[in-house]
Amino acid sequence: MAVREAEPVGSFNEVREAGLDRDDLLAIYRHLLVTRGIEERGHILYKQGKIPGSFYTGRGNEGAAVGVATAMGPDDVGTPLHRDMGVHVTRGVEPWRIFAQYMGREDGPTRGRDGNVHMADAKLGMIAMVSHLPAMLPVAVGCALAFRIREERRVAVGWFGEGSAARGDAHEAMNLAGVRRLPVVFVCDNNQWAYSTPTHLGYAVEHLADRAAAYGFEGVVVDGTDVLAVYREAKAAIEKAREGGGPTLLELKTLRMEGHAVHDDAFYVPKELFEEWARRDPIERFRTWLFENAELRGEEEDEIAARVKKILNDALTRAEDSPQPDPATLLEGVYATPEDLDTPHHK
Ligand SMILES: Cc1ncc(C[n+]2csc(CCOP(=O)(O)OP(=O)(O)O)c2C)c(N)n1
Ligand SMILES: [Mg+2]
Repeated sequence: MAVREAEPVGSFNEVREAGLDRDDLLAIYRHLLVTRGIEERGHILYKQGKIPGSFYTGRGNEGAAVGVATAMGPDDVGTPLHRDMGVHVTRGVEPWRIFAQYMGREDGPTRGRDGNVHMADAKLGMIAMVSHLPAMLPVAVGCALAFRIREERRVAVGWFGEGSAARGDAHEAMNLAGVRRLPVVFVCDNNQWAYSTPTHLGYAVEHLADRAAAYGFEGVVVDGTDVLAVYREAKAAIEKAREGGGPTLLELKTLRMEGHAVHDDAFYVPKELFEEWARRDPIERFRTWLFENAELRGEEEDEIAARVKKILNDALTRAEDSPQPDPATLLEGVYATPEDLDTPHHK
């Protein structure tokens, strides 16, 4: 099976066939803007000394993250990573709770425990990452195995970076998923750098998705700056998995537009590369597409921008009002309670 390179999405008709109407398109646009806005404001919070620990962003990866999350069903589960803020936003984590998480407050999804980037709302079907990459892939495969055993029509989505793909757990996860044809989609956020390591020192095949054939399933390379192409390919892969067609490896190509984290100025990334990929900014690209294909007009765009700005400003105020966690509650939430288990994601 040769790896397939996905075509860009052309017309509105093609998008409709993939299951999106105009309101869905505008929701995607809002999610992209909110995602970037959260991370931009996060930088300011960091400089104000309000974020304990480090600060990671996914600038350049917004389209990849929002595209995949838009394709997921409500009962599907996912293990998004440090570049995937767009997944949290699209699944419905409220921005004020994300700011609270950044600042280690009680109302963040992990209630002020753990590193701020180890974030997920389990009630929305997401499992918080650990730092050991790509240790979440076997977790996603385990979820898919459970869905199979219980005969549930649910799909697990596991994220990883192209650098962490070099580790054994990526191989183990994909091998088991291939052998058992499990309902899982592997999403590689290929942002061309693993800290300061470029791709030619990370893998020796042309595309990371070439590896899928060795595990017995399809690999697809997608331009990760094209949110609609990402959505279309993710939707097809997720529904194929749901119908019993087994896993898919989606390789979403982007460039990490900032340093590995806030402490890193990415001096080792050639300036020309940043300039080239800045011209392919996923949000600007989608905005242009909306103008050309979905009759987005200046006034409507202004309304969306104003609404997003208000959401973010209100979110910051509300997050700043969130208290620090009470040390006396430290042991709460260590084990799941029966109430926590009362969602489809915990059956
Ligand atoms: C097992 C393991 N080794 C090393 C690290 C330190 N580390 C954190 S992120 C990172 C780079 C990961 O690169 P990639 O998988 O491409 O993801 P990206 O950060 O580029 O999204 C490294 C080496 C880690 N978290 N886990
Ligand atoms: Mg990387």
